[in-house]
Amino acid sequence: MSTGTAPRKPRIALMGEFSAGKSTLSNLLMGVRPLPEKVTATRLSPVWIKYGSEAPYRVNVDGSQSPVSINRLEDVPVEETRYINLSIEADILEVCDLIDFPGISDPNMSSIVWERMLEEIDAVIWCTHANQAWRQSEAAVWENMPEIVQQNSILLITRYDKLTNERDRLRVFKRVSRETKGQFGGIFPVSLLQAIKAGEDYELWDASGAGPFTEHLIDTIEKLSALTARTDHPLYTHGTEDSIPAPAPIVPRSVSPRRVARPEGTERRKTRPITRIEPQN
Ligand SMILES: Nc1nc2c(ncn2[C@@H]2O[C@H](COP(=O)(O)OP(=O)(O)OP(=O)(O)O)[C@@H](O)[C@H]2O)c(=O)[nH]1
Ligand SMILES: [Mg+2]
Repeated sequence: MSTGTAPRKPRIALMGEFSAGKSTLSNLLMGVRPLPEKVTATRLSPVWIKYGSEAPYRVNVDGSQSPVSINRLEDVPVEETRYINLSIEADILEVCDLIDFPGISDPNMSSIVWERMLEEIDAVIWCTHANQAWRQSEAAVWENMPEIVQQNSILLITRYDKLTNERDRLRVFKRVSRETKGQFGGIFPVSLLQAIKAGEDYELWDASGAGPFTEHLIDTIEKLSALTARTDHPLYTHGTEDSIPAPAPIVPRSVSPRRVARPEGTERRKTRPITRIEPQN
């Protein structure tokens, strides 16, 4: 654990097939729209979004860094770039980092571009298209996710507005719930477009599905924070909760014995400690 600084924030990846709504969701959660939301698949490196006001830059595969222009994120060469670092002063980023991933089976991009970022993450919000929800390609990636990541992740069935009748909505929700049973901490249908349109209207916000989802997200972030406070290593690399150090014990307040300098030339006397100080971690 890092000393002297606040414990690290959970890192939540936005993942899914191309055009599932990952970037739209990142923008919705931040309340600003720095990421391109496109009808066609974007060739964009993973974007690691943190709280702050630093100028954006890219971190290359060789570890070097170079500045990038916020309006031209799509010009960044994806093969050589590990991720783009974007700092934004958005409320949600005070409690977690977001990492916007490219689509998992984008034919224009090698999967290594996002696979090499997995080792950085703690949890995922997985976006799956309502119209073709939970494809084989999605199930195949998710199957390989460590258990601790799965249990702290959320499945969003996006573009729910595209399913126009109640029967279809129920059918998709039931099927996806069945096929992903036990593999997510929560599953929510949502229309991101309606959520964005809702603005300050709480009824519309809830009706879009964003209300129940964000409530669950806040609980998830709280749970994750307790876990990430116990380790500097991303949960992805831990695999299961058993391999994370135990939480710091609650230390009873005790007076620590003051150190008294020994007069020169005298032997150290064996003493019993007066109070035992429990280690912090
Ligand atoms: N109708 C509808 N459209 C949506 C919804 N969510 C996203 N879209 C639209 O879907 C398109 C793709 O959204 P993006 O957020 O760019 O998707 P992405 O997953 O980031 O896509 P890539 O980065 O290219 O993989 C955009 O035109 C969005 O406006 C939704 O809930 N309903
Ligand atoms: Mg995107």
